Amino acid sequence: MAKKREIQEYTIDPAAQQMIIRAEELGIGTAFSRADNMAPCNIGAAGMCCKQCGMGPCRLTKNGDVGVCGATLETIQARNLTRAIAAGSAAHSDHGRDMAFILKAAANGEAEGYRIKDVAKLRMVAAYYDIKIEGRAPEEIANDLADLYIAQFGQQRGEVAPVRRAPKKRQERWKAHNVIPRGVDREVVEALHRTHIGDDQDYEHILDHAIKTGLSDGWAGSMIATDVSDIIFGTPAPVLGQANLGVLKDDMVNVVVHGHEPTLSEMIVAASQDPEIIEYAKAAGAKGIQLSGICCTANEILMRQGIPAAGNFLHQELSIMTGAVESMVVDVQCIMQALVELAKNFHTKIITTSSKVKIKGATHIEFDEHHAFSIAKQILKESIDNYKNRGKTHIPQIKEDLIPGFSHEYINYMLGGSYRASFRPLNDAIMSGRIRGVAAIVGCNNPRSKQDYLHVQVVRELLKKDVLVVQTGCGAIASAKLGLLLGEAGIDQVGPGLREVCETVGIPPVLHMGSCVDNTRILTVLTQMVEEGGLGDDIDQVPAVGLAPEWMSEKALAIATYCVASGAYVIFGGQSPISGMPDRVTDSDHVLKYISEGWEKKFGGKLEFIADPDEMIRATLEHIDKKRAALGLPEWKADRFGRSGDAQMVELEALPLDQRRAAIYGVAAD
Ligand code: CUV
Ligand code: SF4
Repeated sequence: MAKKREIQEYTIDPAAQQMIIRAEELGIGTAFSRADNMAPCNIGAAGMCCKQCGMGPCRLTKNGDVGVCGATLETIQARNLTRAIAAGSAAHSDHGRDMAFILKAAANGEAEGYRIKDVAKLRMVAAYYDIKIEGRAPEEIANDLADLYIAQFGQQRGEVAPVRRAPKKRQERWKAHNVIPRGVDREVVEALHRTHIGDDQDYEHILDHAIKTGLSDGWAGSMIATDVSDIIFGTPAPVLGQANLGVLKDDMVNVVVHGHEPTLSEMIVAASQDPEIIEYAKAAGAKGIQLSGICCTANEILMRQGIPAAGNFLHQELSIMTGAVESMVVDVQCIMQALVELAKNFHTKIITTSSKVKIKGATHIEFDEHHAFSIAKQILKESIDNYKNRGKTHIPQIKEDLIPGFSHEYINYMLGGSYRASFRPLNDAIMSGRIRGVAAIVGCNNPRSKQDYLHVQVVRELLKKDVLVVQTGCGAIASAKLGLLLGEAGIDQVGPGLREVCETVGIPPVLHMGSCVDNTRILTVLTQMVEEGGLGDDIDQVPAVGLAPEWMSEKALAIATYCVASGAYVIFGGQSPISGMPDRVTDSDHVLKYISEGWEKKFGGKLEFIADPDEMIRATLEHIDKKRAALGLPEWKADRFGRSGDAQMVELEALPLDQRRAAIYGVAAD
């Protein structure tokens, strides 16, 4: 039976609440109501169903059950999980591949509108691979780097090149367990092969290949995507941005870009500033064009151009519900098919642009990097033409400011300044206990849990305990919408030690590091922290935890896997896809145990599914403290720090004038 939730149970975001109420008034379904109506299958949800062949599907519901082929629950769960990780790795990496091809085209002057924007980053990245830099034009270097990067995908033997950027100890550990990816495509294909009927049927052996597949994402596919995006569009640095549905404008043509790639959206940004297009919009009676983004396409242009984010994953339908969106331009990943039916209730055009993604009923304008600027202009013109069809609008007047753009390069710079950029101050702050540890809180929204609630709850509580938070993806947008990505906002709710550091360096306590592929920036930060010294000689010794409280995508599982393989403790919220049934805990324990204790023995990192936010927070802090102790660092104490200037000012201001004088000048009050 469908169970409808109260509005507060759907989301904590007031803008989203307004739009869900509007959907109910109009009798239009959204992911929120569909989640109520679609009861999940208990057997599938727990990973106890196998449909890998035509003798099945086999559902293992009783102790000792095996499939028609004899496959055990452990095998089935390991195969299901590994296939999900392979799909997630494929998605990220295919994006990385396309970026590498764009780099190649840009280097050879074949990509209209693209150029090598960040030469410093190009040289830095090329140097990792001993590509000759001196005396060469950026295009020549970029051409070599593009060739090297394109080759990572189809490489058959050896090691993918970016793994050499990991700490030495880490590389040795990977080598010892034979999990260094040979080539991205090869590992994904082998994951599919090994999980086919009648292949690999030792669950530990299957899951170790999931590690190798995940590594091909984190230390190749996604890392390549981030590198090339920075080289072509610029390495992010802090900018002022805004987030939530209130960024849509009543008197402008609203174009929402949604999906994951920066290639077309960056071009749409450029085209929207073209005088011809602005004139065209004005002729249509609009004041201009308001661009905004959803999901990681939003993050990409938010942190490089300050283009506002209309919201995260669950805002894709809600933005259309405003009636103010002329077009939603989508590329790849996390795009709901429901958009097309939903848009029929309004005037919004859904425009698909990727050769890989078409949706029945949508308008398809295929993107081609050789004519990107012209295509972007065409898309904008069609959107402007649609402005006259707009009916009544309903834009929630809710938005928040934020400062995104904390690339690892910028974090490095801001800590030390341009002459002595380094991670030393961060390491020192952790070693002294001002910062207790670091938490990366990332990943999606999921309509089965209250939108943004888990993200924000975990962020807030960890900040109070002096944990520095870095975010990407939809998690970052969740915090942005609630005003947590600004220095001033919420600094008084941050633990005293962390607050001192934030005030001294001038950073917000939550750092927005970008899109989902930019989780590789976190790998780079962790590596540089290790190399800086004082926090051990490998990533698994750093007091750091990764969390994805509201995950839903296979890509999230791929990220989890490469973080575990890199040495991190990773906590996922919500439903565990391998939980088994309560009466089967002894059996399903094997896989759950293996990805936790088993992987920890081998790789120093572990993956656990914890639904309760309080327990998530407790486990995070416990892990951080355990790592601190192992490094011989002082135990974290709540009241050891916090006598920084700003904190004292607040106290002083509360005193009557004479006492304040006395406190400042040390003279007795008269
Ligand atoms: Ni990947 S984080 S819903 S968009 S994968 Fe999509 Fe970035 Fe999750 Fe959000
Ligand atoms: Fe059933 Fe085995 Fe086929 Fe899976 S592979 S569906 S368990 S027979």
